[in-house]
Amino acid sequence: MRVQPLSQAWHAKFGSAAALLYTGASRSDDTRERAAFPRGCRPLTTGKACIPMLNEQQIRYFHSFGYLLLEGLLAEDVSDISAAFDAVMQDPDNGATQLDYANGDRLMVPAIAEHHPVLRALKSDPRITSIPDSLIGSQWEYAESSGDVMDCETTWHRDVYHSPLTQFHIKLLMYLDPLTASTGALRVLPGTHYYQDRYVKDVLSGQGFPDRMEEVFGVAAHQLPGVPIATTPGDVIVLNFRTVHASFCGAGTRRLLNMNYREPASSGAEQAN
Ligand SMILES: O=C(O)CCC(=O)C(=O)O
Repeated sequence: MRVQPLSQAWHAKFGSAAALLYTGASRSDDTRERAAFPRGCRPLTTGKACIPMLNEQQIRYFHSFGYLLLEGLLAEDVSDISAAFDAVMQDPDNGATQLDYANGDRLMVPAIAEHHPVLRALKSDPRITSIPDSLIGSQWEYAESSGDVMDCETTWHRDVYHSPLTQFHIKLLMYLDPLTASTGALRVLPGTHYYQDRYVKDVLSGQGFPDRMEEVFGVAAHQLPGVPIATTPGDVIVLNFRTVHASFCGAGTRRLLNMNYREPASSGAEQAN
């Protein structure tokens, strides 16, 4: 089922957004569950098969370019995930926040996974947890989820909220509608997760508003040399939190389920800016 574009009634109901807020990391039963399985291979929920962790090339790709596409990872369950997502987004008690962007609207439900058993189960689903296992290591922390229904573009930015730059943090993006470069697929500027690099500082000098990019670089924001990641529902994009990303040319509403993982906080971490 496809969620209808955000209506005036929804706008009236949820009002203007305050801010994007995550509730922060919450240790959970996930930690205990992980400890029960050997590193590198963990059983499916049926207990019969084994899901390998990311392979060497995938890990190198992610660390080199700051993102990775896992095609079809959740394909077999995507209709259930999509139905659960829609049920939460349409629930009047979902705690949603309405964000009014210059070019459209975004309805966000923080911690969406806690609102539905199908989404909650993803938190300990081996297909999902093998990703932070591979990229962060067994000590990862779950750092919350969110659900978005977007009728807007998001211009180039890196993610920093509630996350010091020095803390390695990954985001799993699951788009529940098919997306291509011309219909709003996520775009990334590969390598921008090396946030201390001069290249990134130059790129970020135009961050924030599409007009600013044009002012700084002389071309429209969507013409910057980003890589569009076309996705089919069931695919999972793994993003380093610092990788600069955006979405342009959206053709109607797109639905996004996010889940975040990070390394445990270390003392004296550099604060994000
Ligand atoms: O517009 C999009 O699809 C990307 C959303 C995004 O940038 C974010 O959640 O940080």
